[in-house]
Amino acid sequence: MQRLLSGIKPSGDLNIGGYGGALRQYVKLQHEYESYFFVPDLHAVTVYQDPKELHQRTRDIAALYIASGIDPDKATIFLQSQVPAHVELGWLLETQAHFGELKRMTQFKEKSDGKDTVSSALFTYPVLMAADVLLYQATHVPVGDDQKQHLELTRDVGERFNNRYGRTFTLPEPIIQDIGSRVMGLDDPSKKMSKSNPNKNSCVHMMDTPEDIRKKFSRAVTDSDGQVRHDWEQKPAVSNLIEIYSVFSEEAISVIEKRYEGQGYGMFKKELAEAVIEKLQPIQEKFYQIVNSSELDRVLMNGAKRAAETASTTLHAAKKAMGFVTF
Ligand code: ATP
Ligand code: LTN
Repeated sequence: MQRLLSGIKPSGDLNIGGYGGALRQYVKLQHEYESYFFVPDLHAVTVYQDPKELHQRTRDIAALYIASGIDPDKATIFLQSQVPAHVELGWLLETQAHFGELKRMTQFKEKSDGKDTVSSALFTYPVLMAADVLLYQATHVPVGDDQKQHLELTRDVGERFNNRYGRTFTLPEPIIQDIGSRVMGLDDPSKKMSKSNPNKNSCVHMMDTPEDIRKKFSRAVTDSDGQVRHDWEQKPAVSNLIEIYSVFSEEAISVIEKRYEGQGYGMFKKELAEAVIEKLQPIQEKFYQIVNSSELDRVLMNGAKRAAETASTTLHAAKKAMGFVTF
């Protein structure tokens, strides 16, 4: 069976972008792959996180995995910081990554833009991500479009290591969906819907109330031609809304376009909000049942144990290949 690994950082409240690009895929793919879903908490602290918030958000993401339909008996769910092999392999792989290629990472450029100082961890972060993936010999990694470049780096670093020290790592393929892999802000379709965007109306969170969701979609920017038509070049704001509709209603874009033909945006936006609410409501209910439960602790403890077993085999092989004394 092929192996899948992916994760969502606990760096803010998860929004429907992360659901469209990542979480929704996880739920489907767990049936086709031996799956590892982890919470990359070590990645979150590359920018400052309030300790109490980090603690709660880490539980929140793990609970959301289960609430969205990931079955902990089928997939391994764990926290990155509970499997120390990630950090150790991360260091070893830093010896294979080049300063110049890390400087070219667009996420680093975006996150450091305009800041006086950033942590060195923000700079080397993609190498830790490479370690996350390579440790589990993952064949596939489902991500949103913004992570494509990091996955290419993962492959480059893994291949460099294999060429130098002998075949140790499986080189992974990204799984990026056509629809939903790039959900844009509701206030500005040129910017990714992001947890870190300070504009409250830009982003619908997974835990938003129905009222908030209705309000946010009613305020979402559109354009003046009044046609519900998918065309990223000419109509980016409306195309973004149609894609969100398609993700949440699981209907084809052509079906949605046809339904609202000649009707303007009013009803379209209203029914879009209802489609999102309908999908989120059962997820939210389940989330509140498990987020502070001892059941979640149990899942995470078992998950860490299972993950550590797989990870230690790869780490041992990598250290041995490099010439470290191993027993
Ligand atoms: P931040 O904005 O704080 O850097 P992020 O949302 O980019 O966070 P994660 O939460 O770790 O980072 O992303 C989890 C997954 O969701 C990744 O695979 C990412 O590609 C995907 N994702 C995040 N935002 C979107 C979006 N707007 N559209 C589609 N996929 C997204
Ligand atoms: N870099 C990703 C989060 C992440 C990840 C991973 C995703 C860290 N390690 C391994 C897939 C596989 C992000 O910023 N969204």
